[in-house]
Amino acid sequence: MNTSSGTAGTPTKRSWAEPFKIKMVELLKVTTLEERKAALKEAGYNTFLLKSDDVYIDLLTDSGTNAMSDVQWAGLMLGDEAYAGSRNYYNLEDNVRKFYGYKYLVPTHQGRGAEHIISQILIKPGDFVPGNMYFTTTRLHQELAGGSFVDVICDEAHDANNLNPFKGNVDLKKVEALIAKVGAKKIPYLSVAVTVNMAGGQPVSMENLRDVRALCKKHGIRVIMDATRAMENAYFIKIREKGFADKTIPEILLEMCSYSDGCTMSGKKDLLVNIGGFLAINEWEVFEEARNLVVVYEGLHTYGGLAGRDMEAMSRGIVEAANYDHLRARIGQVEYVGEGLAKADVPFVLPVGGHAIFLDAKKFLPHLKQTQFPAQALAAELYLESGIRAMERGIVSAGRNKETGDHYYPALELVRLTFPRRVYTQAHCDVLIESVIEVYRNRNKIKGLNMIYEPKYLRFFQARFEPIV
Ligand code: PM9
Repeated sequence: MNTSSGTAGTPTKRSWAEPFKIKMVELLKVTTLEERKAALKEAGYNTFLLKSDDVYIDLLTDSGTNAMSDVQWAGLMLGDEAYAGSRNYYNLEDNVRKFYGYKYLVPTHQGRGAEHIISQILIKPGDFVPGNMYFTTTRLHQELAGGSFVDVICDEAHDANNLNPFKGNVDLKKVEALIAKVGAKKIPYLSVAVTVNMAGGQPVSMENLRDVRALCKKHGIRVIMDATRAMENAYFIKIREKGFADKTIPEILLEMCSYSDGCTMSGKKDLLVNIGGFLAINEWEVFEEARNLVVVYEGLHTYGGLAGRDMEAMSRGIVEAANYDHLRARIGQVEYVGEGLAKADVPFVLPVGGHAIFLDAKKFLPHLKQTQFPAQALAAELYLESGIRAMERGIVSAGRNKETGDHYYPALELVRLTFPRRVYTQAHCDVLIESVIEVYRNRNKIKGLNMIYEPKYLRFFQARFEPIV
């Protein structure tokens, strides 16, 4: 909702709507409770293993699930599928330079392709990589390269109810302590994610990015940004940080990136496409090495595993993603659901983040122990209730400590209701709010789960469970 002045000088509450209209629709399937029970059992109580045909409203992720615009679809027809030197690569390079400000571009099939390459280039066995909260694929690539991830996010990020508007911020004291302990030579780079997915889509302030840069510069440590949701971070800086209200999103984004040496990017989020990513970097030597590796793992350095048409869609997506009205509607939708759930006292991470509502499963299901996988159980229950698919972001996602083999026990045990961009309407949001409230009313009946199959890597994707009876 927007507040503007009425003609008589009295403030009037004015509604605002999505800055697009719908040209094509995809029909949804409504299932019965019996069908959902069978589907969930077959999926091992893991929402990742459900067939999407059995899902009504799909809030598993905002990754690759966005609706492209007519301009992006038109761009597909301009795909230049030459093996080398596709014009769409150069279009993408132009927009990466213009909006993010980095010098060199290496396209990759998606974000983890870029994470793989930068980790292999910069990390040596025995190194430490500080970051503002782990992200599953990012940490795994750091570990596979021989490094150890060290969490340097501010303490507030681990508290679901702390109202700090920039809960993604790096705690500089934690970085200093790490430098004092292991020495700057053992820290190839600091990884700063904007926004922080696992903390609830929480942003990082410009002030913090500036300070992180200054500290790292002093010690000769690179800063690599995870720019996957940097546009959403820029929006939060504009509306929450003093001094930025009159700046445009592109101006804010350029300043954010200027405090880093490069970025990894999953274009499947901010950039409004279904596939694509890139690594962008300012140092020629790192770029040269990245060009060497990309041809081994992804494809030639001018396509990196993407079709020319995919690069064109992503390039056009950059322009649309940097539009203020788009970001306001996108984040406004998440806020709308937050307002609805708050009225019924449903516990979720505050402040509301950029891409999702994160239900607080510890508060929702206080009768369950963390080893009974409360967030996994809650995601399963929501699916049973209404066919809405969400994602566990708690102990299952956190995985195991590679030294001790024990589970990590994250302070945050969350269920993520993630909003694909430009896909669902306000009416879908109302159904979601009603469904979550219904599950909350019946929360005492929810039992935990046992894990009966655990894959070696990124277990949350394929693990299987059964209900505790
Ligand atoms: N994020 C998400 O649903 C995709 C699947 S979960 C592993 O949130 C960040 C901040 C991400 C991210 C993916 C990646 C990897 C890197 N950084 O999925 O490989 O949120 O394109 O990107 C998911 P790709």
